[in-house]
Amino acid sequence: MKIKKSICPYDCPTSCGLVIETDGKKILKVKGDENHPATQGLICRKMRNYEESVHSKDRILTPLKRIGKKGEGKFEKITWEEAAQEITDKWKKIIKEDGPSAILPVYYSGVMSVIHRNCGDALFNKMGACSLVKTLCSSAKGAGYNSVMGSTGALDPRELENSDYYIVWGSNMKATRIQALPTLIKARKEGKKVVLIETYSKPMEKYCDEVILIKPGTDGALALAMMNVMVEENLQDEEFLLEKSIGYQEFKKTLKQYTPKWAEEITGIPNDVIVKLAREYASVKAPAIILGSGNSRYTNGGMTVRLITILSIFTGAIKYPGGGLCGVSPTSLSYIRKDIITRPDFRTNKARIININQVSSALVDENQPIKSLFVYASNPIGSISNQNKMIKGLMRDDLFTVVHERFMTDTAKYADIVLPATFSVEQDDVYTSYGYCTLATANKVIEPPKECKSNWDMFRLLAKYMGYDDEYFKKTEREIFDELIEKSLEDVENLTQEQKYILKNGGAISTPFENHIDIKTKSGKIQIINDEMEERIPRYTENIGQNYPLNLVAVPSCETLNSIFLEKNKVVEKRGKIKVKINSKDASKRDIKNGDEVVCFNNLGEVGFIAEVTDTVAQNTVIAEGVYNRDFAINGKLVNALHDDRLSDIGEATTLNSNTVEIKRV
Ligand SMILES: Nc1nc2c(c(=O)[nH]1)N[C@H]1C(S)=C(S)[C@@H](COP(=O)(O)OP(=O)(O)OC[C@H]3O[C@@H](n4cnc5c(=O)[nH]c(N)nc54)[C@H](O)[C@@H]3O)O[C@H]1N2
Ligand SMILES: Nc1nc2c(c(=O)[nH]1)N[C@H]1C(S)=C(S)[C@@H](COP(=O)(O)OP(=O)(O)OC[C@H]3O[C@@H](n4cnc5c(=O)[nH]c(N)nc54)[C@H](O)[C@@H]3O)O[C@H]1N2
Ligand code: SF4
Ligand SMILES: [Mo]
Repeated sequence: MKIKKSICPYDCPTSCGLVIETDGKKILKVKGDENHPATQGLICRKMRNYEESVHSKDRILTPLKRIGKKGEGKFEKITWEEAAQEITDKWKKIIKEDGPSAILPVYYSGVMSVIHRNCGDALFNKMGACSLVKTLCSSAKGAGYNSVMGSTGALDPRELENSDYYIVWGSNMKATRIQALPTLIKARKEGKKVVLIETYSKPMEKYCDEVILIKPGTDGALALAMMNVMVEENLQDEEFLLEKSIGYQEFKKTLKQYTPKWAEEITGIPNDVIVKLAREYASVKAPAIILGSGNSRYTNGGMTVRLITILSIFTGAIKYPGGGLCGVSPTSLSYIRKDIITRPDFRTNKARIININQVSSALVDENQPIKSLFVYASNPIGSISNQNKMIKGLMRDDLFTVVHERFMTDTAKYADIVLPATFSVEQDDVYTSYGYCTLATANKVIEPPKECKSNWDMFRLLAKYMGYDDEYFKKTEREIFDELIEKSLEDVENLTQEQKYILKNGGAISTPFENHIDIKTKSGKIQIINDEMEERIPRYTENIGQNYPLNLVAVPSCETLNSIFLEKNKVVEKRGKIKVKINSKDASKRDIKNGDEVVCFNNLGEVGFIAEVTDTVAQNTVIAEGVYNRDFAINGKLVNALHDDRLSDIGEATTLNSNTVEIKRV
């Protein structure tokens, strides 16, 4: 029996440290690492029993070739040599006949570690294939924040212990940030207040003193009205704003029109609640706003985040420990040289660019047909908008699809060839974190089973069959790991020799917290007004969805993480068929009762659900929690059959939550 350390590879802000018990062949038990600076021993329920996922009987263990119809899920075993030969023969033919931009690689967040997430880029750059714009998650949030603050570092959740007031703004922390929950619990015991602003309050209600339900996509109006109250009552930090920002005076003049009464109409929040919130927020020194990504996934998402970011500096909170915004990437310093893995220098053509949110449209585009799709670390059928179009595209006879996966996902069922992937504990890698100032590396704990190959080893093999003889493709996983760490840390000055030693050998370190008033914009000032933006003065812009009465909002589930953990049969069986949550007033108008089978529909499709009636949902809103696989669908469709693939105002991001639907009882 041995104890080894590893890092959680999933798309989660914490990048937890794991302590793993192993007999050398299998992992037996997984616990949170008490010595990991962010985890401090607390991992989420999803990762407990990780051994059940790693050693699941449902794992794909050999390459497979389709023998049934696309989507049917019938395959026969083949060898890696046969698979690599067939894939690369096809690619060579496509490159010759249609050009390399008929080949589309699609990957996203299945594995977040540096080498395995990014290494496909090198092969596809070399081939000249399509280049994917990877904005399926929260890039509108990043773009909104950056337009105001540049690369200024935001709060690390560990700094929240110093805050004196908290707004949990559209973040289901119970699912997505549990390591920060103990801080909220302790703060409340000390008499500090926690306010929740949500479209769906149930998971977080009990951790908060006040719940404010808001109409989806209208948070920008709330932020403006709060600032209106502040300037009316002179509660802003005028001296700080004049000294540290650009455009304050001009912006201030526009605030007059954004009264709490005006915002009440838009947000559904009573104007006295807005006034009270603004006064409370301005009365403390170091309030923190913990911002999720939900409210950025709208056509006005970037603007919403711009306005909330301005609110976060409006009272000068960032001058004090614990004051400011948390939930946007805290680390402005990039310690790791990703280009060593992605190799942009391998590309010799001008890439055809496809946004990941619009892959379904690309697959049915007859003018520039995609002839081969290569999916890894992603499950587009469950995660990308417009499922009906996606399936239509995947069914095309002239599309050659390869999926590298650990399990037979809904997407893998449409592949011509399926390749078996590894788990994080079966590989070496470097782990950055997008929620905390930490950096880590982990060594392989066990060998991969049977024929499973890591992303790195698979792409090396495909490169060999393509005939590429660059040194890069000849490196073993360990060699590229050593090169990445060595070259990345060479010039880094603010880490100690001991920290560098830890990273070279496997382990986690805490990198320094950011100096939040060191404003890292071109001008060195906070850009309340930003002349480089199409909308130079932030204002309220409306979300644009379809013309249906109910906003359809996606929220993360505590049990699963997008498609990750859908392999936990006991968990998903207990969860049952796909559900939609609806407010009791909206339900009774439509004669819908708890447990009824319902259909949600809009211009894109119809999706069956089981209704859950609850007053923890804002009015005129329906909530779809978690990603399911189609075994648990009611009419074969998942919620993203109702999602349009329009992009956000800035950041080219998903507008997952901008969609509207009507709902009826079956
Ligand atoms: N358990 C679990 N953990 C996860 C994930 C998961 O699926 N499950 N997902 C992972 C991923 S991929 C990500 S990106 C991260 C972060 O995942 P995110 O999806 O950013 O989740 P949250 O930050 O919790 O924010 C979602 C919350 O925003 C709310 N919301 C939606 N629209 C609005 C609005 O207009 N206004 C307001 N005020 N609130 C709104 C929703 O009700 C929901 O509670 O979490 C990661 N961690
Ligand atoms: N309806 C709905 N849609 C959503 C969301 C939602 O909440 N609801 N959330 C959105 C968000 S925030 C995000 S980030 C995206 C995520 O969307 P995706 O990136 O597509 O993530 P997943 O659906 O989790 O699919 C990841 C797949 O990668 C596989 N995988 C894991 N590790 C490896 C590996 O090492 N190699 C390979 N080859 N495969 C691996 C897993 O088995 C899993 O099937 O979805 C978005 N779409
Ligand atoms: S999913 Fe997130 S909270 Fe859970 S173990 Fe992984 S990093 Fe930690
Ligand atoms: Mo995400």
